[in-house]
Amino acid sequence: MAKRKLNRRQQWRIEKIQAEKRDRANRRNDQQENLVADDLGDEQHGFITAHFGQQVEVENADGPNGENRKTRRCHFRATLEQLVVGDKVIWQPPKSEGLGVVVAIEPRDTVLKRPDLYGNLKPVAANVEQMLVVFAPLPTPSSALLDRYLVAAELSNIPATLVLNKADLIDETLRPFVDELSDMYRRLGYPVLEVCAHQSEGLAPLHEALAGKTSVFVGQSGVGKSSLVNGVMPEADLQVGELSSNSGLGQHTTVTARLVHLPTGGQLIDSPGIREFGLWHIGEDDLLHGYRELSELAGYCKFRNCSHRNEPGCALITAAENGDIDEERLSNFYQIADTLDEEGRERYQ
Ligand SMILES: Nc1nc2c(ncn2[C@@H]2O[C@H](COP(=O)(O)OP(=O)(O)OP(=O)(O)O)[C@@H](O)[C@H]2O)c(=O)[nH]1
Ligand SMILES: [Mg+2]
Ligand SMILES: [Zn+2]
Repeated sequence: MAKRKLNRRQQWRIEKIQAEKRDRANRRNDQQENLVADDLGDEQHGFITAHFGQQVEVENADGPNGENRKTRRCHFRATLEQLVVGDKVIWQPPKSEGLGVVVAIEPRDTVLKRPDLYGNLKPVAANVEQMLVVFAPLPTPSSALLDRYLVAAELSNIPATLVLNKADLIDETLRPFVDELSDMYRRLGYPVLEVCAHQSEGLAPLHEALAGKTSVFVGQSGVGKSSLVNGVMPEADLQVGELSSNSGLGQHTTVTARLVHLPTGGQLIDSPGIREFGLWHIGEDDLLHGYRELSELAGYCKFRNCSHRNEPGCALITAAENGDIDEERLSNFYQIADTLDEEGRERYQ
């Protein structure tokens, strides 16, 4: 009895302390907002070029040639949904030194999202018109990893192009393997560009693909996304990192997405490499839609509720057996489908 009383009293004290803390924080916020309001200029259009925890970098909307382009670090109103690189916003610049404030987000045309390690869906980039999925002979590419990005692109309605970087490393031994991989995606209608970030002469197809559009580079750590940004735009001067000598994998050099303007009129977003683009948040039907050739066939299965695993008359299995589609893609589909549940998430972590 005595023990419970004590607990209640403790509980009450804890709640009281927490309420006091909340009050103090609210008062501080009010003070800050009042202080900030006097120091801020008029509301104007801008867009997010980088995100750093509690602050973002905002660039003013500028004239046609970008001559008045300036960026400012800003706070953002706590009520806003999560801001992301590429977001168009309304913001107030500071009148003198200091931080501005983002006060509103404009509706997004597209948003690329992926779940974080805790399964929460997080935006990666907004208003992107094109996804460039970068891969390289090193770290060793896998179609299962590439497929994940392509599925995300299909489901977000963002056209995807594959970029095979580090062409200088493709020797006679590697050539058949990378050609086979590239051809598989070309057959599906995805353009595949072969480039070398360190050889500016060979970058013309990439310049062409990027011109006048907002694009995002995605792909495994170490494939050379930041190197490619530097290749097409040396002024960007982004940090690049060696592959680990132990694992041969990238070392997650880029930690935050960043947008740069291209001389050809487009915008390019570099994003941090990830081990694997998680897709646990989607259902198997969505996954199927992310596989363009499988999705086209699914209506022709004998049974309407075909699971495409072992039913007779499954159009997907038949097509794979006849060589009309790549078996590798179908087996990747099964493999990813197995990770779409809670269990998959646990295995991933
Ligand atoms: N040989 C060769 N090496 C390259 C090429 N492009 C990039 N690299 C090297 O690959 C390594 C990784 O390059 P990054 O540009 O940091 O790779 P990233 O994809 O941005 O990696 P994260 O930021 O970790 O996601 C660096 O050592 C680069 O010098 C290329 O075309 N050829
Ligand atoms: Mg990088
Ligand atoms: Zn089927």
